Amino acid sequence: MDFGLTEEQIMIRDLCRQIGEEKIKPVREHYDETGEFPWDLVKVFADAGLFGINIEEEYEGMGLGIMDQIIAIEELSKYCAGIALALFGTGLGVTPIMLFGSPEQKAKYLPRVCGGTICAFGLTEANAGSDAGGIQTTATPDGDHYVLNGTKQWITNGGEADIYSVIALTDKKKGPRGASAIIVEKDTPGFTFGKKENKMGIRGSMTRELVFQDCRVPKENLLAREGMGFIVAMKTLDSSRPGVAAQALGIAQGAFDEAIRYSRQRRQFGKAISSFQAIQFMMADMATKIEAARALTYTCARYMDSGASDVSKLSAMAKVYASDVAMSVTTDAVQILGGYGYMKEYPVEKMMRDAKITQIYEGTNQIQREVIANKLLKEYAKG
Ligand code: COS
Repeated sequence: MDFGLTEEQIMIRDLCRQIGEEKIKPVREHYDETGEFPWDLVKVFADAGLFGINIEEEYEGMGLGIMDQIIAIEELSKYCAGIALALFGTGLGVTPIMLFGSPEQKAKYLPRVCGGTICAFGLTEANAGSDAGGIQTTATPDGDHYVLNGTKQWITNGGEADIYSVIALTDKKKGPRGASAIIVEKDTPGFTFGKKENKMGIRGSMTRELVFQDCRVPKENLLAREGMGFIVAMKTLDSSRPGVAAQALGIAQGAFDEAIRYSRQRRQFGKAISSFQAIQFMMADMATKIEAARALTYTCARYMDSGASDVSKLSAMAKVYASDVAMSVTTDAVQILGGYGYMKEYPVEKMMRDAKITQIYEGTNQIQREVIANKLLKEYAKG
């Protein structure tokens, strides 16, 4: 379907397709097996300028929109969502700086990100997942510093990133309203990393704990104002959830392409299995779901690029729908490939494992539905 992409968007898509075919496809199995961080691909993404797609030109980015970023994430995730996460996880980590950074903070950090410096976002803790307001990590004010103590869990790009946007309590008594967003750089004394997680999918990405023990960070690293950390986190997630939708969309499209290709070659009962109605109906449903997810994701991205601020509902809708589609399409792709689909020599097995996380991270799909329902009820209460 023609979504009226601009020339620039078509160029980004084609560039990412070329990177996917030439650079990601040959190595995705290796990264899936080893769980190593794909530094060679980070260099490829950086050389192609992909880290700066939606960073303003004055900070050495391309100055393009969310839609352009979505196109890149979707296309790269078709090949390997785990490897693409080095880029997309950086997008999540840098979003608080883009949305809430002072001109000085932006000038200090954004050009580095455009050059390929990895970022991460530190919100989740062992006891604060869906209940993001339940964080316990503290950032106690002490003269012109904050002293951080606590542990963040399951942080994408943890240990590999140089720049972290961390949400911590500057005023414990106030709970979420006492949370603040603070930039922490990797080599800060008192900042170390916990174990590398051994994950089901997206194994080409790194997930680690961030451990803060009397870690002193200058107050100039505060984003927005003290007490605004929860809002920074929510706005960051509103802005990044369409990225999860795009990732899910890419995984679904990648699995669908494999399933079609296989069904045209695989012969049973003397015919290609694509000629059987049982397979054709599965394909029709898979393609319909993918197009619907794409339409919703692109609509959301364009709405955000229009400057709209009330994006929570649409962003949650895109994330929840596209990730549910990714799970169902990859499961059906495995089914179409049958016994081969279950084997690691075909990529759909990996895609099915990769799809699962899109229903869980950046807010479980249950939380997305809660966000959508809350917004709907508020809208209808207004009359
Ligand atoms: N934008 C701006 N402000 C927001 C907001 C948003 N999207 N969502 C909530 N807020 C504000 C509310 O207006 C409220 O402000 P006041 O204190 O001034 O009234 C405050 O934040 C608290 O909001 P709320 O009462 O709705 O918070 P809850 O604790 O009930 O939690 C959910 C809200 C569940 C939506 C939130 O905790 C959430 O998104 N959880 C999932 C977190 C997540 O995605 N984790 C994944 C890991 S991060 S990679």
